[in-house]
Amino acid sequence: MNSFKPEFIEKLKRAESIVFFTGAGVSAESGISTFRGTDGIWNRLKPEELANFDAFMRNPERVWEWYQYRKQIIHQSKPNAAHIAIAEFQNYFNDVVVVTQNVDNLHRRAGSKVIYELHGNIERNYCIKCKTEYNQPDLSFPDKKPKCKCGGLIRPDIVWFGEMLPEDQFSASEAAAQRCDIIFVVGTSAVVYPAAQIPLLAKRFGAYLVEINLERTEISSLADCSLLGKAGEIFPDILKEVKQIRSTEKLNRE
Ligand code: BV8
Ligand code: ZN
Repeated sequence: MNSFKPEFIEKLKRAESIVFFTGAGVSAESGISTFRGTDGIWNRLKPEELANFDAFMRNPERVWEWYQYRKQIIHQSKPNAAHIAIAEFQNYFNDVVVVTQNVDNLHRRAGSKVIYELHGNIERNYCIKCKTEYNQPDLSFPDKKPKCKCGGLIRPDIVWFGEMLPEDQFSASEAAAQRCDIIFVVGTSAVVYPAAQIPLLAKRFGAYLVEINLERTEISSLADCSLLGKAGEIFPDILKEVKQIRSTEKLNRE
């Protein structure tokens, strides 16, 4: 059982608005590789080879196959204790927002309701030419080329390097960051921009920044509270503290 410093417990007592800013590390205990850790995807593949538009136009079959392979892994995995505890926060606070860089849909599957996806979602695809959506799970193409009926290429609805983030998701995330009392920065190396601006914005607007990671990161120097360890082990303990606070409040009211 993790113990937390009194200042953090005090913040939990007073907080109304919570943001969870998550990266690949929150899904690691679901068996999904991170990008830059020891088993990181980018150690084996270079992002420029696969996660960008030119790479896709050069070899759509290869990039498409890579995403179908990752989607298969995601379908075989399930939300872990961190996703589930994060979703449960909704029962104890009125304003809970998940801002995720992940494309794996696990926060939604865990029951989180307000989720902003800064880098898209692997379950969604669309035609580059006519924008028709192709979100059915088992898409297959005879010659492996992801082709729309209009002849255009179908691509994953994922933000690649060099591409803009979805404006509506990003501005809603900025608004949540500006109003939150606590921002949990979970399982992210915080090196990818502009997503990594969100925790900085929250901090600038007075939020208490709690970092949960296996190691120190680019954002650790800004953290008010750094919890080193696995998100799937730390979050259930934070949730226990929240439940304790709420039951004491209830007793005091009676
Ligand atoms: C844009 C989709 C311009 C693909 C992704 C130089 C300086 C600054 C910026 C740049 C630069 N050169 C280029 C840029 C811009 C670039 C960028 O930021 N590059 C970085 C790498 C330097 N950004 C972009 O290109 C963005 N677009 O800038 O457009 C523009 C502007 C205007 C108009 C037109 C264009 C687009 C960025 C989005 C790229 N897409 N993914 C795919 O998924 O296939 S990025 C990729 O990184 C993923 O989305 C991922 O979510 C994201 C961040 O990675 P993390 O989630 O943090 O994962 P990582 O593995 O790094 O870290 C995991 C952490 O978890 C570790 O710290 C580990 O310790 C921890 N952990 C592990 N296990 C656990 C754990 N923690 C807790 N518990 C555990 N169990
Ligand atoms: Zn089309």
